[in-house]
Amino acid sequence: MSAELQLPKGFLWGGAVAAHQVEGGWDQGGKGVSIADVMTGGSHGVDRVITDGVQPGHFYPNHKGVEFYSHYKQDVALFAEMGFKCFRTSIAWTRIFPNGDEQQPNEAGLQFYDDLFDELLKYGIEPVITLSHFEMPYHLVKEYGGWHNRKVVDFFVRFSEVVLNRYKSKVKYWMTFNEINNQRNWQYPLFGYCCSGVIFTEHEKPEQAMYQVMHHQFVASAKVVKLGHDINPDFQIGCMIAMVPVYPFSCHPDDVVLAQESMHQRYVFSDVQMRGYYPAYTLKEWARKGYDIQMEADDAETLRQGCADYVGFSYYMSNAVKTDASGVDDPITGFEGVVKNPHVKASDWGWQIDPVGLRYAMNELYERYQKPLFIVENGFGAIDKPNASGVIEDDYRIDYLRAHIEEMKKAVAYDGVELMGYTPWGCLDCVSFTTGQYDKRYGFIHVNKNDDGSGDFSRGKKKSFSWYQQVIASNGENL
Ligand code: P53
Repeated sequence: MSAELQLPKGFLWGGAVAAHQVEGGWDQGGKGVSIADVMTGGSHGVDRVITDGVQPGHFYPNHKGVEFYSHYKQDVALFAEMGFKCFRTSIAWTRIFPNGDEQQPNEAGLQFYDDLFDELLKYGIEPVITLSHFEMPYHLVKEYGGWHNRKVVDFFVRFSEVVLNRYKSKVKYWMTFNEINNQRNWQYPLFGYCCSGVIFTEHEKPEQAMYQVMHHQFVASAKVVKLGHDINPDFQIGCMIAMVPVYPFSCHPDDVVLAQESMHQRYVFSDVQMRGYYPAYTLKEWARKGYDIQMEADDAETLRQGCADYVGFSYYMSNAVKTDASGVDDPITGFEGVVKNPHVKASDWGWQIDPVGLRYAMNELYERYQKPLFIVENGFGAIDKPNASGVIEDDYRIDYLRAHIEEMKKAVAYDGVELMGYTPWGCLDCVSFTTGQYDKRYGFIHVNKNDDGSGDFSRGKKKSFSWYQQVIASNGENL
């Protein structure tokens, strides 16, 4: 590899998961019921069902996750063996405030994360912590209507203040809301539900309800950023979006503008969190559609004072749109006019594989905000089958990650993008978010638990484990 393609020293190599997808122990240590605890298992093409509370007779995969709650020491030792410099996970709000509206936090929950962070720091691994990753207290959904209710802003700020204070000397890197722009797809219940505990199609004006929720989360995020900087000026607090670049299907100007409009619908989420004010295209859209978004007098000032420090983002795929394909509705983005891109392949779940799109995405984001980026998710969900000697030879995963790392390096070394780190998703096999499957795997570390119910949660190393170990050891030179 040529010297000019080197990544900076101190680059944060690591891996990412979320509390609800790995921890399990859903009713341990005083934890309350979260929205992830009322989502059943599905599969590709079979939607997860959101039930009215935890009901008998259903399978809820997040209740056990992959038992990280009881296995974390073993898992952290494996991360250390791979050479991780950082580890991204989230704090389950329901471990700290089981219902969300209590005055006092639950000490057993706080202690769990103290222990986890101490274990990471013992090996020199920096925790990278998401405050809200698809797991708000179910009680806040039932009693308050989720993030559509302004009161939830205060509950979230209280929760955040407690954990920012408690872990101020252990955690430096934070993010507020995971993939806050997924709820852009308000047509599909799962996406609104995970981001904000709201099923938008149950509202009279679903899109307006989505924008109301978005505003509440912007205010909450800005308050938390400001509070965090007061608690510890060294904190780096990012926003987090799902970056799915939308390409024009052709160079027809109408396709180009359609792609641009589609991107606006997703960019508003990072625009406000990074810049501190609403973009003109959103204000015009509200006026055109007659949307009335409730705001308080000092919200504008709050947003201005709470700009995030960096752009955290996930990158799995790109998309393409075409004007005369109307009626086509993409399950991930919810956009009209989405068509297959004939120039790229797709995973078994239809996610289009596009490494070059990562370089493109990094340039787009960096030029837009001129702030450091952090790739906090990227990866390849696949069904892994052990070979005759029981080893999982996941060359398809290695190929995917290698191709993306190559493009990431070009964005840094040729284009000058400032990049803090790279944490592939699901470094430890975990419960899939969209389908609730165990069999859709991302890990370097295999977890023996399967959709047919078999498995004892034991851990094993896949071929990609030693590959990634060598990638980190060479700071991305040996791919
Ligand atoms: P699973 C859409 C587009 C890009 C990333 O997903 C997405 C989604 C779905 O929200 O989600 C992220 O497990 C999310 C993780 C999730 C991961 O992608 O369905 O932040 O919680 O597990 C992978 O294959």
